[in-house]
Amino acid sequence: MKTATRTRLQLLIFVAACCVSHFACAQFYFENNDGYRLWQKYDTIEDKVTRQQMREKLKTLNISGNSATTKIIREELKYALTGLLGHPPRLSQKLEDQQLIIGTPETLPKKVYSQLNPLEKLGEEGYRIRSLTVQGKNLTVIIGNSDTAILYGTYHLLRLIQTHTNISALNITEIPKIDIRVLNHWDNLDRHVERGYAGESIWDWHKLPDYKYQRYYDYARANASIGINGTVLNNVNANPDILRPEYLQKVAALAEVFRPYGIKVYLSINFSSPHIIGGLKTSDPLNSEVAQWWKSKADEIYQLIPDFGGFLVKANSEGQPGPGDFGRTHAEGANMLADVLEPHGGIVMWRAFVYANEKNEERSKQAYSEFKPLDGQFRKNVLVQSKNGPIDFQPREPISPLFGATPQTPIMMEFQITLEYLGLSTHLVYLGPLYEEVLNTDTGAKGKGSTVGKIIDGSLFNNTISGMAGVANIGSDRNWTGHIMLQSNWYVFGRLAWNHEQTAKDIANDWIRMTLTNDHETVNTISNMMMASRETTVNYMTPLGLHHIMGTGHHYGPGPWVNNLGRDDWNPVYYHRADSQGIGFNRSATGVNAIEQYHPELRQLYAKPETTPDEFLLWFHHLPWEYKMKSGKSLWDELTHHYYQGAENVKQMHKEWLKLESKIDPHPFNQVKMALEIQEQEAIWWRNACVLYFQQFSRLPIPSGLEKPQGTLAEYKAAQFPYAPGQGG
Ligand code: GCV
Repeated sequence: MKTATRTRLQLLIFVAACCVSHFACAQFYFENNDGYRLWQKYDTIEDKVTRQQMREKLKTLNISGNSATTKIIREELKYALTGLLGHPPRLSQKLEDQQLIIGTPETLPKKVYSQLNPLEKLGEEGYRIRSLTVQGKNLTVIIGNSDTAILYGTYHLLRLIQTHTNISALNITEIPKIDIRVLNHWDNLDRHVERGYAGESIWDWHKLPDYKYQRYYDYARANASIGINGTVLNNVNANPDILRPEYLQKVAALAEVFRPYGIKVYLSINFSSPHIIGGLKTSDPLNSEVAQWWKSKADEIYQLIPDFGGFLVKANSEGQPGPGDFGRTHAEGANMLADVLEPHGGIVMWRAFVYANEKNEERSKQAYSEFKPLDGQFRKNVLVQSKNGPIDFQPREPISPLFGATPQTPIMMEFQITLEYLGLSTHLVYLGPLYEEVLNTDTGAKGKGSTVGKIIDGSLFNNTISGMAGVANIGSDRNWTGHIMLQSNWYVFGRLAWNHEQTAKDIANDWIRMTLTNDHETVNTISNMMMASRETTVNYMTPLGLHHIMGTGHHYGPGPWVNNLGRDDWNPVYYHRADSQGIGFNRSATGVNAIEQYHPELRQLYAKPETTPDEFLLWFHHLPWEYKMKSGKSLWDELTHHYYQGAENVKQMHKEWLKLESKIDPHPFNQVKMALEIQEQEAIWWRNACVLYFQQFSRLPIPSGLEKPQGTLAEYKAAQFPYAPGQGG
């Protein structure tokens, strides 16, 4: 071969190799930064001083114990510290070498744990992280009464490292305030996720029980890292097939993956299962054959899954069967199930989301009317699970009056993490402020300070069991939640379920530092953006207490004009009640009197428009368009301004984000940028459609200084979205 030809060939090979390796590098880079790792990114701490300080304290570790959980702790720490500190830690058996020691009273050396007593108050899940001096040597110790507790402690320590917190003088004691901290997956057996906007369900029922995706383990890791200790695997609109033996094998396979992470599995059940899959003539809870069928089913489940958590039940709601079909009460239905689970230590989470057209009562009042009289009738292992508001996960609702109404029945919180009514998965909406607002609301149930948080954690009424559920926003998209920023909603749910007294702001800051950047200024910018995002969305969707004015079925986009659905209380026009006189739903004493269900403090607050906070005004009152608001503006002007402000704030948020290009990894940066482009357009869509629609009734001009909406109301009304994701049914 001639030299020139050879050189050309070599050059070609070199270029090809470069291309391949560049491609491989780029591929690796993007895979690593595509959001899959959630907040468990363990990239090397760039700041040398911080890294060095941490490394000095964490060179040698000992994790005592030989359980599957302690193995996970070992692996997680090796992986995390190698990444974060740039060096693998050394595992040592010799106390004199060790710098970080993790264990339980049974496994730790006495001279270490004796300094940390008493530990009883920690219970089974609490932990302590302490900097100690033992025999003249400085140590960091994580101790708890169970392996799960020390796993939680380990994730806490990792969080401190990830957020660059000084770890030299630690004295942390953490005990969860709520017992049952569960995700509710509305996942169907065909992998469709009802109200899911992040791809199909992560549960591949077809390949289970044999094929266990790495994602199942990563799901468990992520949940354990924020203290979530349970998961309801299937939709509350439950397919009875989930209880067939072949499906229970699949459930058992998942339970096995989750067990070492301290996560129990629960199932949503269909109340008619005895009839549908058991072949019985009835599913009447008071029929002895039915009770026997459930008993055998429970025994079968516990044979396979000894730590099975229990059942979640949607009964007599939106077409689901229930005890009401047989003239029985919710308590009779729940208790029958509770009795078969009780010997195994299982519980029933019975949903309060019930409303029926046949009842001559306004929808927001029905859950209270149904459940308040049943207080005291439920078995000890039943929790009544209520949505945060009296209607349905709207961008803003007052609290459900059930919180504080049933001293003898533990009421469990159900928050929605998925954004069914807040923009599916393209709107940046951090839900921390919504959760915080609800949890901090003072119900007045036992005088001042009777917050929702204290009711659901059981402390106000000394309930023996407590719980908080979050309807998951997880799917099989690489970034889990469809929009990387919406991972923060999963994260904040878990952190608040552990301790509802933490602030949404602090949690947002942790999430940003662990997921996006530790750069102080950028953290502040993003954190401000996140904290304002929920109010922004309320403004461009449902300001001043408006609610339930979204598109039909898919709940995508505005639909205040919808008036043709089968039931009155499915129609947006039922909720906003706009007419030439004014707008809003009179739920005060002169109207449907929903306020009577609240304790006096809230009842008085909501009784009159003058005392009602602006954010709930049209929830409780129907007011004239010219009504004078606290700001001095007319109601029409105020409403319009809110809509415009909401859209303007999205524009600003978008601008702020664009300035962060050099501060954020390109992959998340671009994902969020594209989503914000959509959100900006959709905020304007909401604004224009709603303002034009309500203007037909107010017949008032759009206030001066605000641009006129482009597009006509007819065009907005004509838009159809038959294939919008996540639909129910
Ligand atoms: C799972 C709303 C949702 C339904 C959901 C229901 C519920 O109506 O639109 O998709 O069904 O709430 O919480 O049961």
